Amino acid sequence: MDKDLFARRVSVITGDITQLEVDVIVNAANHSLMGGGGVDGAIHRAAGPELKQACQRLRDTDWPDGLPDGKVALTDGFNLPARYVIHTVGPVYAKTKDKSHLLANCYRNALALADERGCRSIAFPAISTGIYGYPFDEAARVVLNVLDEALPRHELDVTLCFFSDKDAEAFATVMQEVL
Ligand code: AR6
Repeated sequence: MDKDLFARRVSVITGDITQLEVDVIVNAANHSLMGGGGVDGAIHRAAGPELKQACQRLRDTDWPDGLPDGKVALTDGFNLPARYVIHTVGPVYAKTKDKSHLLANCYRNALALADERGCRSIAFPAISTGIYGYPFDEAARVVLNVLDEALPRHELDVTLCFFSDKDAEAFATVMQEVL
């Protein structure tokens, strides 16, 4: 992995993703796109009711059966400082089934869509590692692999936004091991 590229383009922070002044934030949503707990709930509260209406329009048009695992859909950010929200659905962790490709798709597809929309900066929460139970270190390795593959392909600055110092430190530890 290109350590210098990571140092230039990836920031690891602790904070509330709804407050970040970036072009696009990523939402760890569920298939319904109608909001939920965790970061999804926080994003819907901060963006205001127009976000849910925009998500309903996505359901009525592009995703009548809901958004599948690993896919992405874009809305405006409404009351958020971010211009856009990219909604994605991480896999629910299962010990007996490797779903790392689905988690990788969340990150890969969000980066590609943000780039396609002309964004220069994107922030991710730790998708699937809350309510969906994905082990943190395993998820961190998936994220680092996707970034290694994707960073050379676009110009996006990537913020990985963790909700606690403990998570940010755990990620930094995995990053040191891998890079
Ligand atoms: N800013 C940044 N990170 C946050 C914030 C925030 N404001 N709030 C929580 N986190 P989760 P999942 C962290 O459970 O595992 C929802 O109900 C949190 O500490 O939000 O993908 C959806 O509707 C954790 O590290 O997402 C789905 O049903 C990370 O965000 C389900 O949860 C992800 O935790 C998705 O579960």
